[in-house]
Amino acid sequence: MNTLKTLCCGLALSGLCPGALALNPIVQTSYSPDPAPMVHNGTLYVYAGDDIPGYDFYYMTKWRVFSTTDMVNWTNHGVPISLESFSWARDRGWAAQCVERDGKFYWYMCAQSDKNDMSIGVAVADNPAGPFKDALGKPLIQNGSWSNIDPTVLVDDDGEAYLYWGNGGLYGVKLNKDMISYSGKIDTVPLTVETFGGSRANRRQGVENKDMFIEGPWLYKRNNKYYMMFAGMGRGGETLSYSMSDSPTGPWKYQGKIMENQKTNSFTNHGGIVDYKGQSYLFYHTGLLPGGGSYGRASCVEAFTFNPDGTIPALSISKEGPKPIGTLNPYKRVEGETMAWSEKCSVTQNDKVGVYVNQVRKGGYIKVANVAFGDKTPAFFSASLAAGLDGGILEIRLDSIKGQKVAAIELSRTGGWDQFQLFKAPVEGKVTGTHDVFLTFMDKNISSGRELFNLDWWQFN
Ligand code: FUB
Repeated sequence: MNTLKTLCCGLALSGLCPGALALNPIVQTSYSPDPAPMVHNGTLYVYAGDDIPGYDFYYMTKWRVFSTTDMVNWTNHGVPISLESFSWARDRGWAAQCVERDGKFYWYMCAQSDKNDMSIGVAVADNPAGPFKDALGKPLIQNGSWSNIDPTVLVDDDGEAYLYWGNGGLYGVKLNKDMISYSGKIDTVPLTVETFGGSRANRRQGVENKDMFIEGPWLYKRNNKYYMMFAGMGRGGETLSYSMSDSPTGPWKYQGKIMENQKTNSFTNHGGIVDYKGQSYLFYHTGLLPGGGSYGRASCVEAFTFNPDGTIPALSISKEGPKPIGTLNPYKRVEGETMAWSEKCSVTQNDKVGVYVNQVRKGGYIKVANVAFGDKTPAFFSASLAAGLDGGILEIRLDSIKGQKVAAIELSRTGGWDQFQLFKAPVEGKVTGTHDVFLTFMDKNISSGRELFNLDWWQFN
């Protein structure tokens, strides 16, 4: 990624956020389908795809990473890998999952390959947010089938690792310790009414299905029980359904639907389950960002509690999402791209600056939730900003876009859109306790519909 790239075409979000509560979808600056959560070193990461605004199919070319430590503020780590990184990939980069083993991060993805099929590849990195590179220079699974999509991987407590994937059929194989090769033959998992609620093949043969394994498997373990969540068949679109087993290789027993008949505005659903700081979370996607739909899907999350017998309750989509489980420290540098909600701005990246906020427009804002100021008012607010044109005003307000104004920075041209300079402003009034902070974007005297400035990071001192 050596040229400045715009990562989002400016989703028009006005009207989506009914107030301070909406936190789903978790990212508003781009689409983020097929969320795959992973916890590492106290941080929850989400690996997602990148539906392209205006496209009429799943022709994605990038994957993105987001992270949180409090379940409400999400840091955008940009695009650590794209289709271009895989020499064998030709088109449509689909669902992916990243897992850690022995300090390395393995990101299993799928794409249309040079053999005109769907193939599964694996990228590797030393850090959860990359940079990643193709670990093999060729697919890990390639056999001419269009069913080779949606890889999911579990490294079990005994060190054995299992890879499953599939659309229409469910396939599995044991990975070797190197995580980039496998042993033994690829298993085809039986899809019956008892194991997965049913299958397309069943339906063709006139067998009455309770459900149907379609795609999007997610392998998860809890209390020595193995769970295979998958996209099943609901009325008008995909459900999230699941089966359970006492072993990572089955036999599986169909359990039911976790999420069905929801108004997601998307035919597909795809998700992952993760435990983080003592709470279980279900990630899924909807087409509910304005302009979204079946080809414009965005990651969402709900907190849930397993039933006492280990089964999963039925869950509904929500705008509110989970409650915060931590606060944000404003006295440490906060990346501009750490957001609970945003409007009229985007996120981009380049080699010089890394990831930063761009396409800042008048009337927009970034909300950062649950910011803990403590009992002493800070003296200064500082921010790293750049403006290729005449700049604008960054106003900091508390608890709402029109709330108490605590600082303002007015900036002019800095010499370029990536010529960042440090700006400081005194803090006005009393700023103590815990608040939602709104970084609001205003133009100066001349009414400007253009981009105002770019934001790399901010901090109170
Ligand atoms: O995002 C492209 C495809 O749509 C995924 O691979 C499927 O699981 C479905 O979500």
